[in-house]
Amino acid sequence: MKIKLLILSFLLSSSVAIAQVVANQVDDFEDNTPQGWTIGSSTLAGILITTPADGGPDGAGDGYFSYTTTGSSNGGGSKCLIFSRNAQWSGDFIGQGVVAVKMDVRATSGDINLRIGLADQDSNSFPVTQMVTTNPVVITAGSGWQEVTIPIQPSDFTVLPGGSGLTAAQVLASVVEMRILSNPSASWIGESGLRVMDLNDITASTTLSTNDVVAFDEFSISPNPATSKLNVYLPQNAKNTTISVYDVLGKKVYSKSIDALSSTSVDVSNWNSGVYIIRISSDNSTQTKRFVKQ
Ligand SMILES: [Ca+2]
Repeated sequence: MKIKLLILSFLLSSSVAIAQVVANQVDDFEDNTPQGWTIGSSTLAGILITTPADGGPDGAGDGYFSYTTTGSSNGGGSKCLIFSRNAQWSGDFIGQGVVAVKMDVRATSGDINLRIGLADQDSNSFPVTQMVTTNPVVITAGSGWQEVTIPIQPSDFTVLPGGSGLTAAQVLASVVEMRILSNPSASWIGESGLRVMDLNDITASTTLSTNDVVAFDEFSISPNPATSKLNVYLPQNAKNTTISVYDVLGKKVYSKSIDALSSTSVDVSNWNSGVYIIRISSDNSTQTKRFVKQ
């Protein structure tokens, strides 16, 4: 009898323990599934969402998540918006000490105004209080993979009108739905128009980016437009720096790792004329600039 009771109490306690967000969990898409991320139309989700096995920020063997909108102004798959109602992105973010969502993002068609949306829900599974991060992170189309930190503390959110009146802190402690969306305005819905949103390593982070505490000077380039040589001047505190250059289609055309240098130059004399994007990544920052090859 005692053993039966023990087993019963074990079963009860394990069924009561609710799976929820865990500090520093990562959706890395290495299993080539969307890992619970989907769109409003389940039929179109299987068509518009893909999970390529290669081509993430680490190149070959780095799987990632890719969503291509239909480009229509309305209807299924027209909005640049994905959501998760999986247990993994629900529950008590504050209790887990999660203060930011970090991820790798790439926009290959149209700029992305990235925001995180969170909502709790009522007993009929409808979102009740909805909120989105107030400041979008702008990902320029064709700028390659960017490492992004979106702070998600209560003061980072705009609580949308028409809800049940929970505060941002209350929603953060009882999340049922999380959204990743693009909209220049603070909205629960993504914007329409053709977008390709690539994502990797969506992380429930307990720290803000080093960027937020360490000042990082901008790098500079000259001349712009460049004809034969593009000079690159690096910030003082850059360490383990990689210079990458992408063409307008997002194809990497140049990459070089440098250390302990304050300036370097790139020979562009044989490159096609046009617009390029140069990206400087170091231990504590990633920055991009556009330049023109004449
Ligand atoms: Ca990956």
